[in-house]
This record gives sequence, C-alpha cells and structure tokens, in this order.
Amino acid sequence: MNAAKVLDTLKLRFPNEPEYHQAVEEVLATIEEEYNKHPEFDKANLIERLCIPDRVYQFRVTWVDDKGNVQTNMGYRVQHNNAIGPYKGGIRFHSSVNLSILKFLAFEQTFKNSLTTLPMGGGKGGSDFSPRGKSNGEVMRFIQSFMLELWRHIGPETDVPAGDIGVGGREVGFMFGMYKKLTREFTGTFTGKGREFGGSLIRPEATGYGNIYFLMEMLKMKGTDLKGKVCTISGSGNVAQYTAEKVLELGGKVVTMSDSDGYIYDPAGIDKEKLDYIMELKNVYRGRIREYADKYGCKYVEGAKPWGEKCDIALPSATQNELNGDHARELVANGCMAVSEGANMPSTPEAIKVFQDAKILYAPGKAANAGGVSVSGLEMTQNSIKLSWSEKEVDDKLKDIMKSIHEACVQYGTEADGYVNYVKGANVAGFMKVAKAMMAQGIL
Ligand code: NDP
Ligand code: 2IT
Repeated sequence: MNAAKVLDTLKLRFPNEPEYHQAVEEVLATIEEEYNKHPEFDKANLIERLCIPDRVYQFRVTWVDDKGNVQTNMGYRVQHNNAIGPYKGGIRFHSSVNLSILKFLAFEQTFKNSLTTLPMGGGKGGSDFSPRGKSNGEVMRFIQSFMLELWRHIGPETDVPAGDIGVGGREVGFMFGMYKKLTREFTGTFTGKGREFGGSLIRPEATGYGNIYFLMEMLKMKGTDLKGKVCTISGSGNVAQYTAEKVLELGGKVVTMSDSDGYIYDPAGIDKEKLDYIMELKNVYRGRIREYADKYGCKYVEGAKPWGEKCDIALPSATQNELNGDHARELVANGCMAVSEGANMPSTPEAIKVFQDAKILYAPGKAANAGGVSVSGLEMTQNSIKLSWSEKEVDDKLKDIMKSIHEACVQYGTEADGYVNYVKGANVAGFMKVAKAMMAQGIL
C-alpha cells in the first residue's frame, strides 16, 4: 500500500469531505509500515475495504415546530465496519452535521471499538437538527420523525446507537421509546439509556472518567500523577463535566470550561460546588457558560478557545479541530506536559505534530475517550444477560479496559528513543484486530 496514493483515490471518489480525509490520512500514515509487512492484506485490497464505509443511509426528517411550521432536517447513519461485532457508535445532533463529519466519526469509531477489547464494529449517525433553543416537545417530535426512518436499519445484533454531541439521556430516552413503539420489542438497541429501562450505571460518567484513567496511566509512566496539576478543559457537556469531576477527585485543579460561544477562566479553580452549578446550568436550564462568569465573578472570553491559559494538562472535550497549531505551540510554550483528548479529533494534524515534536504526552481521542463506548459495550452485555452490575463492578471494568488500551498503545507505539507515539500505537493496535477479522471472513 502506498498511503498517499490510497488517499488521493479516496479524495477523487469522495470530494468535499475534508474531515473524512483528515481522519483517514492520519490512520494511513501510521499503519502503512505494519500493513506492508503483510502482503496478503494488499492482495485482498484490505485498505480500501477498511476506509470506505459498508453503507450509508441518508433520509429527510420532517417535523412540526411549536409555532406550527413544518421543518425539514437531514438524517444519516453510517455503518462503517462490522468485522468484529455489530455496528456501534453515537448519534450527533448539531447544525454542523454532514456526511463528511459522520464518515470521519464512523471510521474513527471502528478503530476505537477494536481497542476496547469488546465485540463492537463501528458506526455513527446524526442530523443537522440543532437542539439549541428547542423546547422539550420539539426535540421529542423531531426524534420521533427521525426514528420513523432509522428504526429499520438498527437492532441489538445489527447496529446499536448511543449519544454524542447534542444527544444525552433525554434524547436516547425518546429514541428508545419510539423504536420500541415501532418494533413492538423491548431490546437493548440503544446504549446510554435511563437506568430504569436497561441503562448501565457509570455510562454517563464513562467517557470523562475513562479519559482521566487513561491520563493517569500516561502520568504513571512519567512517575507522576494529578495532584496539584492545573488542567484546562474545553466544552461543558457530558464529556467535559465528568472529566472535571474525576480531575477534582484525584487532586487536580480545573481552571477553564467552555461552550460554542466562549470560555470561562477561573484561576481559583472550579471546585465541586461550582461544577454542580455548571451541571445544572447545562443539563437542566440549558444555559450558556457565560452565566458562570457572571455568578462567580471570573473572566469570560467570547469567541475564543481556552488553550492560551497556562496549564500542566489540556483536556479538549468539545469538538473536532478545536485545537490548532498555534494553540499547540502556546500550550507547549506555557509548559503543558500532557494532552488527552475527550473529544473526537479535536487537535488538527499540525497541532499533533507540535505535541509529538515537543515529546509531550499526547493521547488521541480514539484511545483516550474509548471509555464511553466501552461502558456502552458493558451495557449491551448486561442487557443480553438481563442483569445489571453495580457501580463498582462497572467502574472497575472501565479502569481495566482503559489500562489495557494504554498497554496496547505502548506495545505498538514505543519508538526507538522510548517516546510513546500514542497515535501510532492506537492506530496499529486497532487496525490489526479488524484486519485479521476481515481476512478470516473472506472478500466482502
Ligand atoms: P455535549 O453535546 O454534551 O457537549 C458538547 C460541548 O461541546 C458543549 O459544551 C458544546 O457547546 C461544545 N461544542 C459542540 N460543538 C461545538 C463547536 N462546533 N464549537 C465549539 N464548541 C462546541 O457532547 P459530548 O460531551 O457528548 O461530546 C463532546 C465530544 O466528545 C465530541 O467530540 C464527541 O464526539 C466526543 N465523545 C463523546 C462521547 C460520549 O459518550 N458522549 C464518547 C466519546 C467521545 P454548546 O453547548 O454551545 O453547543
Ligand atoms: O464517540 C463515541 O465513542 C461516542 N459518542 C460513544 C459511542 C457509544 O456507542 O457509546
């Protein structure tokens, strides 16, 4: 395989999909060497079969808003690869959603899910519907229309969606309810469900907690931990909130959080009480992060990212490409020693190069944020055996999984000088398992 040639062909076949090209380019560059050690892979054109999704569903969603206007949105489900298990991955509701973004996310999910050690393939879906400013009734009616199309394509052994940006417990509940109504079956087709109807304990916390468990493994290799470390976090949604909670629990200090309008900087630290305020502000009142600055009298910076604030550790937890080369240089110049990604692909390729050239700890999302989908996998298992595990049981399993992902990254990503290239480690480890499964299953 010649990575540059494969990428050029994909760009010609699928033009105007920059996020998809970006995600593929990063993986190809790091697996090329290992791939070419296996001539049987190239003979089976494994690489194109792995980069191009198995199938993509695309449909119009029509719904009626509170004023009686008939609205349309686009709905999608990308089923990328099911070599090691049913398609699995979240649903994103955000005005920016398009096919390029969902294809990048489904591609990444395939490698991430492979790393979890659990039997899950990769998929992703969503809509350009924006829940921002919508009433509860509007969100429900939109979701019911969305499910009228999606339900035919998913199932407990086929494709199991969950949450992502704009999709949390409320939205998964509405999706599950409509799916149940249409299929007349109570099955574990979604994860991230409410605990009363099959949801796993620790699933809401899992992505943020998992990122910090992964970070702790990286810090351990450097003989240190989180005590007294200053952390900058972007986002203030599900991932950011539970990342902050775990940082506090382990003795770190959180000084920033953000939303799509701007960020707050609280040099005194966002303590547990202030974090509870953010959780209520975001999850119940669905307000803006600016209101935190008004309440606690700290700095709010409109239209900017928090990466210029001095920190020991940066935890991007909002969205893709939110941390560019300039941000990365600023972080390194300010003495940042570790970056661990809660979001999917938040660092641009230029930023990643800056971190790696500076030899600081850098964990890509597909390794560091795999805790969310891992506990989704554990939710699927509990649904299958019709039993539920305690908080401690799930949390212990999550810790073990994050530890094993870290070990896989070290095994495949350690370079001659001892520096761990976590990008290479995660990509090669994730790739090899899917590749072996595809080879064993014939040309499909
Ligand atoms: P939420 O919707 O709960 O929160 C998203 C946060 O990011 C909000 O603060 C939001 O601000 C901000 N944000 C979203 N889009 C943008 C944007 N275009 N520019 C700036 N800020 C933005 O989503 P999650 O916390 O679930 O997801 C965050 C990231 O983590 C995503 O990259 C997601 O793919 C990834 N992830 C999520 C997992 C999960 O289990 N939920 C698992 C693994 C990864 P605002 O409120 O203004 O929209
Ligand atoms: O990006 C992700 O891993 C998620 N949004 C979670 C997917 C899942 O199926 O739990």
